[in-house]
Amino acid sequence: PRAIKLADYRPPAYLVEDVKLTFRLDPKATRVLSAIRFRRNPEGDGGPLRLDGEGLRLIRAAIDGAEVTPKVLPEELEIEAPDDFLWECEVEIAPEDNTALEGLYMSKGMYCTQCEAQGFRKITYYPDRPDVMAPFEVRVESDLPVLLSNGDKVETGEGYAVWRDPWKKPAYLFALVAGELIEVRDSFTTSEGRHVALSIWVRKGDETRCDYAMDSLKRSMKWDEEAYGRAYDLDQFSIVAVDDFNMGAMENKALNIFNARYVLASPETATDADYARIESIVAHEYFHNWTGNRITCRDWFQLCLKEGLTVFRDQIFSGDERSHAVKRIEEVHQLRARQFREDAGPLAHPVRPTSYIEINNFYTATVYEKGAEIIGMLRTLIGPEAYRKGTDLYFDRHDGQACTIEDWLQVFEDVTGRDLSQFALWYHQAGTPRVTVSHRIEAGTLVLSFRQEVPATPGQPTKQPMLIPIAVGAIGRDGTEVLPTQIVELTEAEQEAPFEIGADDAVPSVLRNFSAPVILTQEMSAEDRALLLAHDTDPFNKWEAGRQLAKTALLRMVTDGAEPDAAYLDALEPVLTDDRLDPSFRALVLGLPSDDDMAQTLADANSTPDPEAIAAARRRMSEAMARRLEAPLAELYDRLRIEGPYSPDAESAGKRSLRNAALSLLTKIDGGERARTQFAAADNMTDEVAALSALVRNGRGDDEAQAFHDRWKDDRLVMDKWFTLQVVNAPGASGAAVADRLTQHEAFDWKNPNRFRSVIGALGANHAAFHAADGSGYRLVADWLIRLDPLNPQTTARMTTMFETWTRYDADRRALAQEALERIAGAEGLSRDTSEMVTRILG
Ligand code: B3K
Ligand code: ZN
Repeated sequence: PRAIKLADYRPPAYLVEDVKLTFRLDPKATRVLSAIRFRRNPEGDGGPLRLDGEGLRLIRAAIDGAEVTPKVLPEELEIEAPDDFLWECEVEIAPEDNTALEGLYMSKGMYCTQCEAQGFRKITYYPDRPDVMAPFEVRVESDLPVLLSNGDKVETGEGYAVWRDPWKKPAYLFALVAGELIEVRDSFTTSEGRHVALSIWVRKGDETRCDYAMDSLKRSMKWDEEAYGRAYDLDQFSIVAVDDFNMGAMENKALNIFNARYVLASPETATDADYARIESIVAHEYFHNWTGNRITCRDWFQLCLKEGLTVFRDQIFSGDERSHAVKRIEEVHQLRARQFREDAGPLAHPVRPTSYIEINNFYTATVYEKGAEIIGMLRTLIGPEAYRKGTDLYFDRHDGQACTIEDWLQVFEDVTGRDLSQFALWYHQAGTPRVTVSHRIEAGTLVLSFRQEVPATPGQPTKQPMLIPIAVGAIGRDGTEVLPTQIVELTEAEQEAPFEIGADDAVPSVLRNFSAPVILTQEMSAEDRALLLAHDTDPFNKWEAGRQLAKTALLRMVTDGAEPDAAYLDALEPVLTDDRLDPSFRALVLGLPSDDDMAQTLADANSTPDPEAIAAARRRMSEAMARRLEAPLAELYDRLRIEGPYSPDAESAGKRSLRNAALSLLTKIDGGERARTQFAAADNMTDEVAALSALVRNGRGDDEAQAFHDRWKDDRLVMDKWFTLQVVNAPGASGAAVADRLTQHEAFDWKNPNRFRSVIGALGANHAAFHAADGSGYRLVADWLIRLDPLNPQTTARMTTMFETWTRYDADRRALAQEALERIAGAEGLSRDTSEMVTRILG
């Protein structure tokens, strides 16, 4: 398959004025009739009409009413056409046979669509590219009671409904839903006085689980008006929950379609983490209405234009609704676990890539999360007021257009007069920059010396220095802040920054709030780290200080067989018992770096990680924490019990997270007594799952796992948790055997992406199990990916990233991983999606 290159971008030969579609729905033979008005693009380079189309049976086609016979190729159709004409076409498709879940497909009797990035071409012939935008009118014909498409409903009658979306949009935002759905209704009045009907559409029985998503939607609508001056622009907004879905959710204009797990929540069935994710995904998809839909991407290389920005928007929204400090720590945690990992391996690519084979493979942590970090750095550099002026200008200047990263940066250059060309390297250079800092204090002046280096990545052997905003401060020996937060702008490979602190001794606090997505190296004594853990005013760096202490201690345990570091354990107690600190922050301080994080840290230091040794060290460290902190943990566990009904608010969730972090440690030394009691008495899923996970982790959860199964066997979303927690928490290398056994369970419906991920994907989250020395983890995953690929290439390709770190490990493991990857690569008829991924991973 051919690589698509950014450099080859050409404007479309034809533009679309208007689209009319009619769907005659049938599981095996849906007819799609299109009437599309085309006009030659003056900026195009001429040539015939070329329309994308895949897996379509062409019934008839006409130009200006006269039948035509276009040249039909496997992925497109071609015909000579006039400059301005009406294209009419009828095709047949079979939604029931669509197991790839892209285009029009069926999920439990309901019709739904997923068109981003290139699914519309599986529905009808069309210029399926984001820079072709048009208003759509859609008529849906079916006996099913609920018939939905984008925009506002303009007509309805026996067996049909007509929807009109007046806003120009690219085809990837098209959506259609039909089925027996229950509507949960609410409304919102915009700042512009528009009354908007809000609906969440779900399967019968799920209508009691929509309150939180609806509430999140209304809060998002209000927030976007206040934070960005953006109001909703139609009379109807709908969210539909679908069981079979390749990813999280999709921002189709006025008709967002969601993976059911990111909509449905009740205290008994959803955890605090589920509630938080629902809030942020509902917000994310809603925010796309302006950043993605009203202003879209010129081509798919510009994906970060909508995704990085929209992730940044949902992050700030969640921070405003909850706690910025806790949210930031969680974001960085996730960034390091997913994006730094990607950026350090064979799949590293720039935030704006320049080449791809299958675009679905570029919906990555780099595009999304590093893309969001870039927006955050931009705001740090120019300040919040200039940032808001810039986004106002962006919406004014580009509404209704398909744009590029250059357009985005230009508005900020225009409002600030600043040259952002060095900053733009963040979009073009892959790899996580390394920043090394050292310091000296001379006559009351703190001098920070920085060095930066961007590592080579596939296709980019050499790099230029970047513009990196580093937030710094300093804490005096007595614990008071001697330097409040300042921003240093690194622009050179080496650079010094002096600060008057009026003291002769202080500990610098560098990269506060994680002001840039870099790997920071700073020689620091355990004593100085403990000082920051106790006294830093920056919550991120306070947490980070504890994190670095834990990492150093764990590394010594893994490499030198050291005992758990008593100084680290001592330093935890005052934080744990400081009731002025947010409980959710304290819970984060108790968390240890993950096995995968430790493996990457070892690899970065040119040492070969041993997964079993890492897991054993973490286990020993947790046990030591439990013993050293038993009294305060037990006290907190008793005191933080919440009386009264469950509420998902951030404060209650914070208490539960600290209490359950305490439970997890205490279960190491109390024989599982507290966890068993909590499991039996739990009235909410957060406490139930926490108790069961703690038991399973310690090999004591068999009876409870069975009880959980019997209680929840009819609830698909809760059963996903049941599968996952057994795999993720399986002790030692037993995880692969556990996963293998679970794939034989009658409820393992492997064609459902959520269920597939709940077992096979979960194995990737159990480091010691996936990297088991006998290769059983690699083999199991490869077997299942080979099986899924012919049905669902997108989900398969995405899950190959479990292997992206394979070169970190010893020669035996590398040989086993390579064998598994080569087996996937050699599978007959392997999809373009999976083939691109394994080729890149094999390197
Ligand atoms: N834009 C969609 C992702 C589509 C993925 C296509 N493979 C969801 C989101 O980012 O909001
Ligand atoms: Zn998005």
